[in-house]
Amino acid sequence: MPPPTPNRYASPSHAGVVGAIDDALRSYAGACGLRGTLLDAVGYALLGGGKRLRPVLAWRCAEAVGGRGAASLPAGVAVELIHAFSLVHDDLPCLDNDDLRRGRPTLHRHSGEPMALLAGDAMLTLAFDACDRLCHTEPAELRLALVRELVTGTRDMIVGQVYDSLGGLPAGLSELERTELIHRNKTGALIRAACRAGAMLGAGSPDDADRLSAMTGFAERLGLIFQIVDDLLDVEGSPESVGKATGKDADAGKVTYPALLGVDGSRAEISRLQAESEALIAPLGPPAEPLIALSRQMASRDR
Ligand code: GRG
Repeated sequence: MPPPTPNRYASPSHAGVVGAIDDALRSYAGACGLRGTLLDAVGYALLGGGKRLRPVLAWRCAEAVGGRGAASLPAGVAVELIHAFSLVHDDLPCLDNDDLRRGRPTLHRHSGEPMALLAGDAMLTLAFDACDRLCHTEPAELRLALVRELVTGTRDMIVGQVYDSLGGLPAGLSELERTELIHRNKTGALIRAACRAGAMLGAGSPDDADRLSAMTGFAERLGLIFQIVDDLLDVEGSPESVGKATGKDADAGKVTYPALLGVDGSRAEISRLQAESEALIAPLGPPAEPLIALSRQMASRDR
């Protein structure tokens, strides 16, 4: 008789993870109860491209705490819906007024401004439905903790967007502190929610305080790395390579990391944050290796 096969979890490739996430998003969109032109608009914004960074992060965080990546899908689908809502609303004429997103017309250019506004509203609302429906077998305590993560991430993202576009930051901060506060909220909060929710689902519990705190520190640094890279791409990338308008930060008079630290200084800051973030999750051992590999890819991304 052959020896028994060890029942080990084999971490799928990046493409395999993105495929599973895309399937889950498509399947949820087909069952979410929308029809007609609103469903078309949501499908355009949610299913038409995107790197799926936040759901992939949730997946790798679930693995990093010893769970199965697929356990993270309720969080991944919910966070991607919130992310898609934020991009659609951010692109609207009353905010960033962008014509290009993911290399094609923004939703309001494609479907008109009223539909883009309403499709964004629908995606934000459906994020909570998706999370609830996809993890209905989990304990109530975990489901409630996931909702709290989504609420905190979305709330802080909106706070960051208000700071960035309308001002109102606390007085007495240096320019660097102001920039950091904006981006810890605007970009970082949803990344933090994705990582924490993924870790909770991987662990099957929201109570693993030590590992959750390591994951939070990791995610907060990764959020800043993501933003610094975004700022560098705005300076150095082309609309064709990045898939959206570039040079907009300088045109809008926004303070960015390259403007404050220079290009080399921004790259040094990325390296510093990367070293700190890896040190925080290194104690999790081999299950955290795919997460560390992903964070390195995010630090060197070109789109
Ligand atoms: C409108 C409430 C509200 C919030 C908007 C996130 C955000 C807040 C606006 C997006 C503007 C922006 C370009 C922020 C910089 C970082 C960022 C979120 C980039 C886009 O995320 P990616 O690169 O996009 O993960 P894909 O297309 O790959 O999903």
